[in-house]
Amino acid sequence: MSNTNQIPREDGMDHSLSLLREGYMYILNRRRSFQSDIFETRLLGNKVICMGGKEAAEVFYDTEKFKRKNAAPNRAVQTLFGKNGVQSLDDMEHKQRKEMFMSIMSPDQLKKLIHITKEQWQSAGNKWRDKDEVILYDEVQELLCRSACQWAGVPLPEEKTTELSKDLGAMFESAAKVGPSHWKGRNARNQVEKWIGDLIEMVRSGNVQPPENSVLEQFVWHRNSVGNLLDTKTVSVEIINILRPIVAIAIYVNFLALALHHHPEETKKLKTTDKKYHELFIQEVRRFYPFFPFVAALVKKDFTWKGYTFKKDTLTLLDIYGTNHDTSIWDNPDRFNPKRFENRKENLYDFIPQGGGDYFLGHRCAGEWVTLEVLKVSLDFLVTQIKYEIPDQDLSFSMDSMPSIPNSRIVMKNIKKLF
Ligand code: HEM
Ligand code: MYR
Repeated sequence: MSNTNQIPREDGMDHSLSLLREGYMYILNRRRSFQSDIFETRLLGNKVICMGGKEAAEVFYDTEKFKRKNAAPNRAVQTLFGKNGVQSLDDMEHKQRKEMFMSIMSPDQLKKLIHITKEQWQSAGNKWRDKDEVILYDEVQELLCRSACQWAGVPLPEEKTTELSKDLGAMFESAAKVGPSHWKGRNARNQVEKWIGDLIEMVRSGNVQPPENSVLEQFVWHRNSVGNLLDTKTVSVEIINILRPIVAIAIYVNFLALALHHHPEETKKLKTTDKKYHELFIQEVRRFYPFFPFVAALVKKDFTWKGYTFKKDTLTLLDIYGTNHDTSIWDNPDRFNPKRFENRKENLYDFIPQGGGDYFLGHRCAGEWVTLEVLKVSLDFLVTQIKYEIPDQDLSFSMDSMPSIPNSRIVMKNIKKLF
């Protein structure tokens, strides 16, 4: 008996259009129709292996089997990631750079960020009282942009705040777009890289003194494995790798508000229960709503897994959304139910909204703790600090636009502070 299995293959020359059309559901639809957690397809002219589920995540995060250099599509590098950033590194170089990121995720640093973000919510809330209505997405992008810069030690002139939050937003909104919306992201990246680059040079020449222990200070003076400082452009890319995703948390905040609106019984419960239930609610928001669709890697060297042959350099996508909606992991995955996280055993590979595996050794999101803490502050503010109305509007969100954001960006009216 042979030990090799044939990976189910989607027939046809190219399926990039189906990927664009089906978005978050593209991989899951095929995993369901092939009844297989792995299949082969063709995207942008390349053979691609797609896979999802807990076991697929385990093999995908095995750094002996997959590498990241040259894996991400160029359109994502030019907008979302930037060149030579931590996302594209492997082995020692990755481990070293990742340590730089993880060193700023200490409990003390997180406490600082929580404090800053609370203050930013308070001052935004004070301004909202005088307005007829606010668009939550835009407001939160801006308040998180202020928090991110203050936390990172990046001086942000008041008159630049709106522009910078829109530019950082364009970087993650544009990666999977075509035409002008995509080019907006490329231009935004070029401008912000230049602006942060100038700041880095001023720090290096002694003309700007960054706050002690800030991200700016740590990254500017970080030395690589052979003792050299990183070049200005790389430091700029990595500082943006902190600022941009903090602004991207605005998307989760939109989904928090949407979940509160669609589940009034949950809102009631959140007002009266302890903070533990807040955490369950946040985890369910991160599992339930679409955000990061899939991550990409290349096969490092030929290997066999479950009898399937993986050939060196084959592009492989791990289904993030589909793994969080996998019926073999989750009961009724399409039901919003925070209680599913009660007494749930932690596992590094089955709940992967921000990637899986180990933070230090692999590519799991460096900012997952930051995301959780910022979401806790945000949920507490929405539930216990203000009262508001959600007028009629288009709250739907699309499964083919990546990232997906509620269409109306959530308009809130009659905002009153409770304290
Ligand atoms: C990587 C999602 C917020 C910093 C990632 C990955 C995903 C992800 C899916 C890739 C995992 C992989 O390649 O296997 C998200 C989502 C966020 C978020 C949905 C919500 C807004 C953050 C925040 C920060 C951050 C707030 C920093 C403060 C990073 C970095 C990486 C990363 C530096 C690269 C890690 C590496 O390559 O080793 N994130 N993230 N992210 N994220 Fe996040
Ligand atoms: C961040 O800014 O790093 C966090 C949020 C990014 C979300 C972007 C989701 C859509 C991009 C799809 C491209 C995937 C390329 C492998």
